[in-house]
Amino acid sequence: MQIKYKLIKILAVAVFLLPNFVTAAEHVIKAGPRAFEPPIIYIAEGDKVMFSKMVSHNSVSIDGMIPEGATAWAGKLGENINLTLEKPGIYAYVCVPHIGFGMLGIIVVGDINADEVAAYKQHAIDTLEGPYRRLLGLVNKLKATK
Ligand SMILES: [Cu+2]
Repeated sequence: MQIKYKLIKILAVAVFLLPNFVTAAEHVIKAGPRAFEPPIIYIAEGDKVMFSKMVSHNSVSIDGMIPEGATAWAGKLGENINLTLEKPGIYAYVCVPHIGFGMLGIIVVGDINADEVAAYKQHAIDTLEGPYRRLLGLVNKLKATK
């Protein structure tokens, strides 16, 4: 009986601590000939994003279209970069040589509500210029997650 009780106690503690041991999820964004696949992903804070098949492509965050205080990134041409995004919010990026084809993407980190989606959309309409306005096509597809 004593051992059984001890075992239950250990199990209870293990279940309580489990979330701390679960490693962050990994998400792969593949570069197709003229588009990122998938172009929009929804992930949790701290998850890892890996760009693959980036031959002749790059991934560069778009100024003003990532959360305030978040770290910008600029992958080199052909570089399969890995990102760990801790700060919640909406991140937009582009493949610079293929912006003319609309090769852009969005990563949503954490939960976003309808107001945040609307504010991001309005910010995109107000600030994006030239070929960067192609991002609006993706922004229009954004969905609130809470
Ligand atoms: Cu490209």
